[in-house]
Amino acid sequence: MNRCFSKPHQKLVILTLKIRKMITAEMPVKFERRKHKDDILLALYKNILKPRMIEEKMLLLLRQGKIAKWFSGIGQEAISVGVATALEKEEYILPMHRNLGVFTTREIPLNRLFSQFQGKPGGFTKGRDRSFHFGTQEYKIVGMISHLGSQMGVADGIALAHKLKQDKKATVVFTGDGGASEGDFHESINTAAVWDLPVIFVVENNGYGLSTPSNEQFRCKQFIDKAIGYGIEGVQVDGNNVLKVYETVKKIAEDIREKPRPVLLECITFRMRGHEEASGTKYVPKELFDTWGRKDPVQNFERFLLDEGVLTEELIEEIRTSFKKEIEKGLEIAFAETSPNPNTTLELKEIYKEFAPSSIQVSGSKSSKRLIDAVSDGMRLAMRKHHNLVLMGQDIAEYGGVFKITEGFVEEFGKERVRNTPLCESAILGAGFGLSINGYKAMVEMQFADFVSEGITQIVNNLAKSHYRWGQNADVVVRMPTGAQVAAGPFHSQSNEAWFFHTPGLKIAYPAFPSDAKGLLLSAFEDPNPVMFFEHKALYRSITEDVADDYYTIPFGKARLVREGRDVSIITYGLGVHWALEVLNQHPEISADLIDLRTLAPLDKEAILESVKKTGKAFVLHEDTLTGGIGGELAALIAEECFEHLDAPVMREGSLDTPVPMNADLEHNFLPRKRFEEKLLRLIEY
Ligand SMILES: Cc1ncc(C[n+]2csc(CCOP(=O)(O)OP(=O)(O)O)c2C)c(N)n1
Repeated sequence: MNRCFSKPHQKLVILTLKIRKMITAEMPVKFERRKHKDDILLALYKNILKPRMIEEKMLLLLRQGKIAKWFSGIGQEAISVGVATALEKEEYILPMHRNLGVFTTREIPLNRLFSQFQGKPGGFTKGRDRSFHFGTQEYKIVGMISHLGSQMGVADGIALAHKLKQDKKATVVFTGDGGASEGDFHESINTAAVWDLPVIFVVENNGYGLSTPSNEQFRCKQFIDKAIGYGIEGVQVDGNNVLKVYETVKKIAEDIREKPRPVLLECITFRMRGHEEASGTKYVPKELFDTWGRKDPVQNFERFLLDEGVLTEELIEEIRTSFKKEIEKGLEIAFAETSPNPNTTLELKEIYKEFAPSSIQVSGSKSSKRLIDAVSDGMRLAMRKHHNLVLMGQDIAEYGGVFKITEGFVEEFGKERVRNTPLCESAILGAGFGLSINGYKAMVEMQFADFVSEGITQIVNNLAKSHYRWGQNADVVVRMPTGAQVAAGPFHSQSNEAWFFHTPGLKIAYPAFPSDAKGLLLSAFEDPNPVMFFEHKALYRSITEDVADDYYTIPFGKARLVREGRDVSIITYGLGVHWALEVLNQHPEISADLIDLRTLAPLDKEAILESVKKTGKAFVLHEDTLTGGIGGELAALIAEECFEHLDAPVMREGSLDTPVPMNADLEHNFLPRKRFEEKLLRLIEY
C-alpha cells in the first residue's frame, strides 16, 4: 500500500494508517503534559479563552440588535488557536468563517476587529467587506471570500513563493468538511502534492455543512483517507484538544519547512451553534450537543491546567477580568467610530492599485514578427526584466505550450519559473494570486480562453476584488488564446471578454497587431493589477509587422486610430479590426475613422467620442455574440454622449447568438464579417 510514496513521506503515512480507530465524539479530550513548560500552556489557555469570551459577547450584542450577523466558532476554538500558536508570526494563515481564534492569537487589536465586523473605517476593508472577509499583510492573514474552496489555491501560491525564495516557511489554509467537497479542494491539494508545496490543509470536520450532515456530503469515513489518494500524508487529531492541535501543527510545520510538501490535517470537532446565528440548530440531534458539550475545548483545557497547577481560580479570574476590559474597550472604540463617508471618486479609484507603466518608447532595430512571435518576445523580455515573474500553464514547459509561445523558455529561465501545471485552472489562478500576495508576479496561460470557465471564481472574485476589498493587489496576467475563424467548434473558439468586461477590478487587453501585442503585454507585466490578455488565435500566424526588438511598453486605455476618415467611425478590436480593414479596402469610397480599442478596460472613451462627434455616424463591431456583448455598452455610451452629433442610429454587429459552430461555412455565417459590410453600406447611405 505504501509503495506509491517516496521515502520521506512514509513516516507520517504509516502514522495515519495506524490511526485506524477514528477519533469519535465519545472519546474524552485527553491532555498529555509531556515536556511543555507553564508559559506555553498558559499562552494556549489565554489564546483559547479570548475568542470564547468575544463570542459570548457577540451573542449578547446580537440579541440586543447591536450587530447584524454572527458566524460562531464556539466548540471549535482549539483548532484556530492551536494552529496560530504553533506557527511563526511571519507564516501566512488563510482562515475561514469559524476561525476568530486565528485573528485574536495573531493579536489584532480588538477595536480594529470590531470595527471590521461593523463595517467601520477602523477595520481592514474601509467598510467594503464583512466580518472575517479581509486580509492583512501586517498580521500575515489572508481572510476568506465567501466562495468556499477558493482559499486553498491561494495558499498554494503563497507556499510556492516561499519555496522559490527558499525561506523555509509553512502556510496553513483552513476548510470545513463541507467546503472540502468543492473542486478547489481537489485541485489545490493535487497541485500542492505535485509541486511539493509546504502547505498544511486543515479540515475542520464538524460533521455538518450548514445543515447537511457528513453522510450526505461525502462517502469516505475520514478525511485522512483522501490524503492517501493524493499521495500525501494525512494526520487526524482531536480538534477539541488545543494542546494536541498545537503539538501536531508545530511538528508538521517544522518538518515541511525543511522538506517542503503538503500535509492534510483533519481535526475532528463539532459546531455548538447554528451555521450562523439566525439559522438555528433544529437539524442537529440534541444528544450530539450533550456529548460534545462534555468535550468543550475551553473548559476541558482549563480543568487540565487547574489539575496541573498551571492555573488557579484566582489567575483565571484575573485573566478573565483583563480580557473583559479589553473587549469592552475595543467595543467602545468601534461603536464610537462613525460609518465611512462615501466618496465615489475614491470608490472607483481604489478598484485598482495605482500604476503608470515605464514610458519606454519603441526604438532601435526592428524585425518582422507575427503576432505569436511578438507575444513570445514580450514574454521573454518580461522574464528577463522581472526576476520574480513565474509562468504557469498546461504544457508550457519543455513542450513550449500548444501554440509554442514558450518554446525554449525552460532552457533560459528554468523549470521553477516556467511551470507545467496539472489540469487545475482554478487552483492555478488562485496560486497566481497567492504568488502576488507573497511578492511575486504571475502569468497564467489558459490553454484556450474557453477553459477559463473552470477558474472563474478566482478571477472575478479573488483577483478582481482584492484591491478594492483590502488593498491587496493581484499581480497576475491571464493569457487567453481566444476567438473563432479556426473551425474549432463551440469549445475552442469562444469570445468571452464580455464576462470580464462586466467585472470591476480587471484590466483587459485585446491587441490586433503584433507591435501592440508586445507593448501591451510588457505593460501588463509591469502592472500590479490583474490583466486579462486576449490573443486571437486566427491572428497568431496571419498578421506580420515590423516590431521593435527592444523592450517597450504601450499604455492601457489608449486606442489606436488605424485609419482616419470623415464619414463614419468604426469602433472595434481584435479580429474586427482586420475585417474592417478588409471592407474599407474593398470600398475605397468610404472615408472612415477606424478605431482599434486595444484595451477594453480601461476603455478609451475619449477617442471614441471625439471621433463620433467628428463623423456623426458610429458602427460598433465585435466578434463576440451580439446580445450582451461589449458593443451594447459602447452604443449606449455613444448615444448618451453624442446624441446631438449623430446623423444616424448607432449601428452594431456581432456574431449570431448561438454557440460557435465547427463547420467552416457555418462558422463563416456565424461571424459578423458579411453582415457588417452590408450594414456599414446602409449606414453610409442613411
Ligand atoms: C461555493 C460556495 N457554495 C455555497 C456556499 C454557501 N455556504 C456557506 S457556508 C456553507 C456550509 C459550509 O460547511 P463547512 O465547509 O463544513 O463549514 P462549517 O460551516 O461547517 O464550518 C455553505 C453551503 C458558499 N459560501 N460558497
